[in-house]
Amino acid sequence: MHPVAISSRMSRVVLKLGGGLITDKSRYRHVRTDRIDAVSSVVRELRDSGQSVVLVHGAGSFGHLEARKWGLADGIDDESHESQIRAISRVRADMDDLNRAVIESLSRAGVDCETLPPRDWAIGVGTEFEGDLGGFVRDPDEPIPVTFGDVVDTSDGSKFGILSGDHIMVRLGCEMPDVTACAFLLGDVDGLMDKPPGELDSTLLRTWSSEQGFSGSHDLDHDVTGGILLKAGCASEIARCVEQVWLLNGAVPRRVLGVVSHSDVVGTRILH
Ligand code: IP8
Repeated sequence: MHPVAISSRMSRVVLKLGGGLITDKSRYRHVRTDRIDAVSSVVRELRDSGQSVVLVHGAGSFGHLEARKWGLADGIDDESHESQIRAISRVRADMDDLNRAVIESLSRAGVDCETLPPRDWAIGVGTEFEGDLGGFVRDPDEPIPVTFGDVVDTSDGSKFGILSGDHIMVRLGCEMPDVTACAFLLGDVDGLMDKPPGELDSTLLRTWSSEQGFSGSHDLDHDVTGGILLKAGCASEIARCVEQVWLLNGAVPRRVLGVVSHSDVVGTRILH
């Protein structure tokens, strides 16, 4: 990975709005506007305090249900190819709709932004995707760049695949200059728990590093890209390059302000 060759002295904050935060993952295309609005007002505060912000959002029930049904993460399947092509159009249109809900919320909060859909600038999946990240490097007074997990073309025989917003986070966190904080905003959980969050005696891990391992549950029903395990692994990769990397409860988004101001924060700080 190579740093994008633009430099400045500002502080940049990269946030991932998890699909489980901004949608109801069990109901097809169900957006949680109140959750997005709460994050938008924090983004406004960050921007007003001179931070350069970059936003990535997940797919939730706007992407994973249909992508799973048609095996889009596994690439082309000769037997269902035509159905897959139609499903790709639907998933992309659904992602555009979810992105519109995010953009409109930011706009209501007085934040200008610009969407950069991965299908337009990325080829390939995983952290090794090809694509120019230069468009994300902006001054705090420029429109905030927003991107999301998407169906993208691949350059091998699979033809297409799902590029997760979590993998985009790794590249943005490690290659943009001046990134001081990266946070993954989760839905309904304060961070990484020592046991699956449903279990009564599960407690929040205040710090975590990949050597500790992990006993989280992987939400196989809804996530084609990997759920909490993917997030923890990606956050750990980012922690090699960025000092403040956190998994936070996105339903309490003001905790992001605590991270940026180095206050005591409820969440999981990812250590390298
Ligand atoms: O929710 C997945 O992105 P993620 C994208 O960031 C699709 O992993 C279209 C399922």
